[in-house]
Amino acid sequence: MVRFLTSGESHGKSLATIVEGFPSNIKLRKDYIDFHLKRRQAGYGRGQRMKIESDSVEIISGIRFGKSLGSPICLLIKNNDWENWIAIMSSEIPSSSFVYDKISIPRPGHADLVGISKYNYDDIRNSIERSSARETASRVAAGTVARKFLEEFGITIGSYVESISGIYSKKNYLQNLLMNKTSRNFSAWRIAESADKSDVRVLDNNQEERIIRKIKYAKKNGDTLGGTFVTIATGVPVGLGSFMHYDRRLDAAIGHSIMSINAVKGVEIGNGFDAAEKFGSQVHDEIFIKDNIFTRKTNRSGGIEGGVSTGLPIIVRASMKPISTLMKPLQTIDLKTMKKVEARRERSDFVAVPACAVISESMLAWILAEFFIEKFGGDSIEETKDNFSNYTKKLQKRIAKNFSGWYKDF
Ligand code: EPS
Repeated sequence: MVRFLTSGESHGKSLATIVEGFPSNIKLRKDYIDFHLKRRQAGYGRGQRMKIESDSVEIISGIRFGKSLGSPICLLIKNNDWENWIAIMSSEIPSSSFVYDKISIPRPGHADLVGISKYNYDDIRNSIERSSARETASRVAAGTVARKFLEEFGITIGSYVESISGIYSKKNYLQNLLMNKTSRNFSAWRIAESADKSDVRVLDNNQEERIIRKIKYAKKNGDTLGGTFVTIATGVPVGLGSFMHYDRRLDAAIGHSIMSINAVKGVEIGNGFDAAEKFGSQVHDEIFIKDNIFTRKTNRSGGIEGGVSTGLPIIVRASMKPISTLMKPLQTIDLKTMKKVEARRERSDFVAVPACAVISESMLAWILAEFFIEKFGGDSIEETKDNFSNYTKKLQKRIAKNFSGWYKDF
């Protein structure tokens, strides 16, 4: 079973991640994980915390001489900010002289109120700590192990920000992807590299300028912004996922994993919601044969049909709501007085859509690796590779054999 667990509070000592179920002999280096952690920290509109942190992993176990051992991989990410929170976040019972104001004013849209309601906390600080998007650094660490594994099979993952606060590019990149208008050697990682050149991870300079102007405006007004982003995987083989049970559908698992990212409110695969307004003939992808391989003229399905990967790029679009900590706060209730008050102001990001897209790459990598290992198995990467090449080499032949009518011409 492939799984990962994360542990750690936003202002605690560190974040711990345990990744389990990957085969041995995957080449994995600290630098590679740190590179992706750094990508998550970037983006115009982040708050002061990202100036304090410089995320990097300490590999505790599971890797020896640059290769996975097949044992659980434990990765630690230090919170530099912890130095400023040692007393407040202590695991020990505080001394009687310790003075600390518990937080009693919940922010609308945050986990503050549901957290204290559900866990019977007497301090909103307890809700804030674990619900914070700080935990997503751990997800990127785990997702990067998955990404490295997938790269051994030519699968790459990338993302770009499609819009922030409704500001889109005039060029419709998503449409190009859905119409399968990409070059033959198109790789999702190349898209990520282009996006990483932009401060807001968009693919269009003009759009970037307009977005930065809007972020400055929001900042000045004590407000926050959300946006949409597209995550892509290329090189995915036919046959990941299944229609045999609801929880084995690849699209369902992707939906779940992307939706689990803090502040994500909507996920689409392929042409998603847009398909509901079209004729069937405008939605489905015609099948044809190219270089002796089945493919589709378009990729409006986003690379998944019947819960199973088609071999075309996986295309996921998602929306992130604006961050709920506002410097111009909304109205709420102070739980101490039960009176109307303004919500608490606290350090936060103004925009985190670029980071969210990077996290989404990790979540997509994770799900694909999970389904890949489920299908191809293997205790070592060499064994997984043998199983994979046996399947892919014989796939087309098996189809031909089963449908003898056109077998000879094929
Ligand atoms: C984050 C760390 C947090 C926030 C942000 C993401 O740091 P702090 O709360 O100390 O400022 O910058 O989290 C949120 C916006 C949130 O609502 O939880 C990070 O490492 O990405």
